[in-house]
Amino acid sequence: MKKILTYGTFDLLHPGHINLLRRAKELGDYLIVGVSTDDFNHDKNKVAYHDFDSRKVIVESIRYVDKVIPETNWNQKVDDIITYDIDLFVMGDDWTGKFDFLKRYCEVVYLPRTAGISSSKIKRNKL
Ligand code: C2G
Repeated sequence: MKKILTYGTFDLLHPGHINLLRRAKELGDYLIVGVSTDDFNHDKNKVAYHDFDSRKVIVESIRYVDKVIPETNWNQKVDDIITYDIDLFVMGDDWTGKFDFLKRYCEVVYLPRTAGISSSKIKRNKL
């Protein structure tokens, strides 16, 4: 069974997130998603509309996602890859190169982002 790992805030879920998760799952059999906690979002200088518990239950409901774990810091990826016996690490290509150090532990793939949509754009577009 090919196990895939990715991370993100996944606030105000939109097709860009879904496209990423769908393509990640298509590369293997079991997809684990590390959802950033509210405290870690603070470290990422991100303020999510939905709190962690809400974002967790939303991501867990996505058909491509098999397991959600909390992402609490920048330094847990190697431990997670070992703990969950990960074969492939996937991120959007806005992160290209940033996680190449993980190539010692598993394959690393950066997938093209979906253009024209982001959680911050949704927040900016007042109804
Ligand atoms: N994404 C995408 N297309 C978009 C928006 C996002 O492909 N239009 C992808 C991002 O590249 C990322 C994932 O969806 O792989 C989640 O995006 P965010 O919730 O913005 O996650 P981010 O803040 O990039 O957190 O340790 C890694 C970080 O937690 C990543």
